[in-house]
This record gives sequence, structure tokens and C-alpha cells, in this order.
Amino acid sequence: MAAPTKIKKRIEALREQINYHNYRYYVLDDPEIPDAEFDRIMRELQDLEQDYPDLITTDSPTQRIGAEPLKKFSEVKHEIPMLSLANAFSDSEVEDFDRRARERLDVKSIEYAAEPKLDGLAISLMYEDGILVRGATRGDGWTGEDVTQNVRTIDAIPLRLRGKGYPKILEVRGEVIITKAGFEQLNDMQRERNTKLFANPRNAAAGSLRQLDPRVTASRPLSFFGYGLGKVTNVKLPGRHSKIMALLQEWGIPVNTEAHVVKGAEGCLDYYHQMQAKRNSLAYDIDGIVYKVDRFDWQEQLGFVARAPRWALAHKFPAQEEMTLLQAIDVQVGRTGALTPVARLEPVHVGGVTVSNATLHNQDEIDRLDARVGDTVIVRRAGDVIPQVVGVVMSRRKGRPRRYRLPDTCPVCGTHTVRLPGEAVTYCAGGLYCPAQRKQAIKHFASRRAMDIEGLGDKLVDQLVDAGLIETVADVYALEAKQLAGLERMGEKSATKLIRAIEKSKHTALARFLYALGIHNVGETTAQSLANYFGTLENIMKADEDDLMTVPDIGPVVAKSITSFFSQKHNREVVSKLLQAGIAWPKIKVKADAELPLKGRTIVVTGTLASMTRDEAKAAVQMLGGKASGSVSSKTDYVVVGENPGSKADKAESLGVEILDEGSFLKLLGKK
Ligand code: 5U1
Repeated sequence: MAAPTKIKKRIEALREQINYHNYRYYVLDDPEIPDAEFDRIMRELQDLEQDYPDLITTDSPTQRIGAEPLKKFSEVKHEIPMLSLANAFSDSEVEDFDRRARERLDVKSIEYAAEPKLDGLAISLMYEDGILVRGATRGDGWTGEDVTQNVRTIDAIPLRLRGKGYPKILEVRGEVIITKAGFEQLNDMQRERNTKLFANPRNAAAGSLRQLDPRVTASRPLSFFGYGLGKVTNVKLPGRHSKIMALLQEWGIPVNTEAHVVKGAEGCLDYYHQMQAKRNSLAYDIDGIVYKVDRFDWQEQLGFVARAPRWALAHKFPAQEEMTLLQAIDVQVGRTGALTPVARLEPVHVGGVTVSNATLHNQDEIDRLDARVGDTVIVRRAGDVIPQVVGVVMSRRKGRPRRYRLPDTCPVCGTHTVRLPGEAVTYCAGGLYCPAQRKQAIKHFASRRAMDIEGLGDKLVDQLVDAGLIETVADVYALEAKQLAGLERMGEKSATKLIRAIEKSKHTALARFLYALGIHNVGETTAQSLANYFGTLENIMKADEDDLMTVPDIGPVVAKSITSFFSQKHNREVVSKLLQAGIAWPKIKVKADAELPLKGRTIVVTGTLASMTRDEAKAAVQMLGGKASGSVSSKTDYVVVGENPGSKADKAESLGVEILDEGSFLKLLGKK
């Protein structure tokens, strides 16, 4: 059945809208509508094309991914070779370049189009009558690979040019890149799938474009900036590079908006230094600046030498990656007890500074790199980020160095280290004792939701530890007012007040005390479940992993974390000192199953209740064996709705979860 004219018109209008919004987003960097609205327009077009497949055209924005995977890429001969650029590494080389060009042209001064040199993959895009017909890699400059079906998946590259006046044949040359954020996102995805990480955005862009299956390319966050022309027919174009770039932009090709026309070597160097300062704040990696003589007639006069034009120069930034020797691997222990392996390197100049240490992150990263002491490694320093080891030059490995393993004991306090199942980080288990974790442990212990010692804030903890007055949380209870009074900004009155607050904190609850110990993965809810289930601290301390896993919601990771903590002699000593200091809590009567009417039930509270706070409601549910959750799912048994409920009430309704008002909730708790 032929499609009605109305449908044809609607399809054309939707395509135009999509192309327009892509242009706003990728070329002008100024989106007009939210992503959700864009998706809606795209979906409408997809639906219509599904109903009327005869109306699908290859330049429709829905047709970016369509082709089947290839067996191999075919060759493309570049009619006009894709040249490389001469490099400069110092200001004087730029001055020489400008002087030589002026002398050859016999002119006093030259205007240059200056723009960032992107760190991606050079490609050629061929447009015929405004339609993208071919995408090819640079290859050796004369012969590249046909990557048309991959290039079509990149949203920043228009399948059809905008406006009018473009040449019948227009070859655009430029760089396919991945933004820094896209690179992080891609490596996160690779990590989740346990596949190889990309060393840098350049490799990621190149690897993504050279995929035989266009669906893989489509899943990668690639972008594009045009920087020049190749073959062009049948139209008289402006005589300056900068004007051509403006035209390309009008035709819908993204070009670098940082580009500027500058005067002479001085202008080039000013621009270079400005961009170098701005480099880290750009969304994409750049590795230098390209200067091009702006006037085409002058470009022609200057011509070429070997494979590079005499009218252009790449002025490189200092390298961000260098090779050096991995002399040793040391371990640092952070405030939370995390062990970080640090590479000690033979000092090397990277990105303008001397680097002798770089992070190796964790054991998984060392294994992934297979970094061993004595290896030649690649160090990367990008911006203000801590230098990283990003690779090992295997061909330079000498002999058979031993694999590196993080130590079994903490290099700071000697306590055992643990790596919990499924976690990348190795921790020191001496949380209450380890000097590296001291301040953090005491700050957490004193915090409001833990022991709630009013007045013992972060700054005071720093002062007390720095003055050597306390080493562990137990020492807090031995503090005397006269010791405190000598501290900065601490008068007699506030010292007495603090001592009183410390005294008051001794009357607590078992759950609070457990939470205050700062055991990894034991938050308030887990602490409450442990207290309810075991009743006494003694029972928790002697429970093995199997015992702990019988508690609802405690899995192997949390169980191991708890046993590792209490198996450390030093931690047990601190706990025992705390008890000796007089910390105590009301006895807990462990309830038999019959007394746990909410056992196995998950309850969500939303909105404000008149008779209790949200925390009190949570505690009440837990006391009766139930699980108090923060989000509604099909596994939720009841949603308790108070005043001004949020979207959770709607969600409960849509999932068919039973909704209780406050009265029914109180009945459920046996309070009515
Ligand atoms: N930004 C930019 N990169 N880049 C690379 N412009 C530019 N121009 C190039 C190359 C190879 O070549 C032309 C000067 C021919």
C-alpha cells in the first residue's frame, strides 16, 4: 500500500528536526531540547519507518547502524594524498618556520589559522550531492581502509549536509575522537565486562573505528571534528582556510570552535600558551597546536617538502607519556585503610615535570598490566591527575621477574590485610588501631549517628591526635578537662562540656556501638540487624562467617569483613578498653521467630508519619525481624504512606504493592 502524502511529509519533517537538533548539539555545541524530547522524535520516526519501510532512505537518521559485519575492510585510494605534518617542539622552531615561510613568500607578516591538534584518528569523509557516501581511514596517506559503515554510526557526522551551495563532491578531512568523559565511560564498561581496557582516548578511538561489526562502533562514544578539505569539485570556494572552516560548519560539519586566526610567530606562540593552560579543561585530549598559513594562494606557493606541507606545522605539547624503569613497588595505607601500590620510578620528564612516583591503583590493576619490579613501564601524566603506570613494554623485560603481590600485613601497623570477595581494594583490618586510619576512625566513632559525642568534631580530632593525646578511640574516654584546656580555641568551659559529652556517650545502644567501630561494610542497618539477631557483643565477636550469614541480609562479603575485624588482636584490645571505660547499653532480648512477626517482610516508609520519625519507624520494623528498605520494587511487601508521600507511593500502586496508612502500620507493629 502506498504511503499517504501526510505520512511522507511527517517523515520528512521528523528527519529535518533530527538533523537540526544534531546540528545544534554537535556543531554549535548548543542543544535546544532535552535528550528525552530528541529520543521521542527519533522513536516516532522509527515507528513510522517500520510501518512504511518503502519510505526508508539511506540518509535517514535511523539508518546509522544497518550494515552486517564485514569479513575485512576494502582498500580506498586517496585521490589527493592525506599528508602528515612537520613537528615542532620548541618556540624557536615555530619562529624558524614562520621566518622561512615569509622569506619564500617575500612578505612581511603571515596570518595563520591556529587550532588544537586532536589526539584521535585521521579520516576522510566523501560527500556526493550532500550525501555521505564514503568514510576512509588515512592509512599510509595514499591508501586507507573503507570504514563507511562505521563512520555512519557516529552521530556527530552528518549523513546529509545542511543548507545549500556545497560542492557536488566534497571531501572533508578531520579527526575521529573520544572525549575524556566518553573514554572513562568506555573503560568502565570494559571493566564491567572484564575485557581489556584502552590505554588512552586515541587508542580507544582508533580501536573503535576499526571494528568489522558496525554495532560495536555504534556502541562507542565517538565524535568528530573536521579540519580541512580533500577533493572538491564544481564550486568556487573562499580563499582562506578560516573561511572554509566557517562554511563547513554551516554545512553541518563540526569544526573546532577553539580555532583562531593569529598573526606571525608571536601570535602562534601566544595561542599555544593559552591553549596549553586551557588543555586540561577541554572535553577532549589535545597533543599540540596546528598552525596553517590562512591564505590558500600562499599555501600553493609554499607547496610541499617530502610528505608534509611547508605551509603547516604541528607544535607539540610536552609528551604526556614516557618510558622509564619500575625500580620498586611500595604500599601506602590511606585514611580508610585501603592499601595503594605506588610505583617508584627512575625519574623521568613527563608532561613538563619530573615524575618519580606513579599510582598502580590496586592488585587487579597490577595483574592487568602484569607490572613487575625491573620492568620498563609507560608512565602517563595528564593535567593535574596523579601520574599513572599505563603499560609495560614487554619486549624490554629482562629475565623472569617475580609477579608482585600486595602484602598480607599492613606496612603501617602489621595487622592482617583483607580483600573482600568481589572488591578491588585490599584493606588493613586494623581499623581501630592502625595509625594510618587513626583520625578517620576517631572522627567516625564520635559522629552523630555513631557515639554522638557532641563537640568532638573533625578539627578537634586532628588536634588531639597531632598533640599525641589520643591514639585510638578508647583513649577518648581517658581524656581530662585540663589536657583539653591547653588546646587551640578550647577554653575551660568548652573542655568541661566536652568531657560531659564523652561521659554521656557511654550510655548507648549495641547497634550504635557496632556502627561506631567503623567495620567495613557495616552500616547502621547491618549493625541493627546484628544487634537484634545476636543480642550481645560477645556473641557477635565469636560468630564465624556461617553464623553471621544466617542473619537476614548479611552475605559473604559483610560476614568476612566482620570476622576479619574481630580476629585482629589489636581491634579486640581497643574494644575491651572501651567496655572497661564504661560503655554500656540496655540488654537486648533476642526474640524467637514467633516474636518476629515481620520476619522476611520488606517495608518501605514514605512521607511524614505523625507518631514517629522515619528512623524510628525503620528501627521498629527491624526490631520485629523485618527489613526496612529505601526503595520500592516488586519484592516490597508493604509501603507505608505518611503525609506528603513522594513518588514511592505511585510506584507501589503501579507495582500492585500493598499500601498501608499510619494506623494500619501501627497495628502491624502491634502498637495499636
Ligand atoms: N587540527 C588539525 N589536525 N591536523 C592534522 N589540522 C590538521 N591538518 C592536517 C593534519 C594532518 O593536515 C593538513 C595540514 C594537510
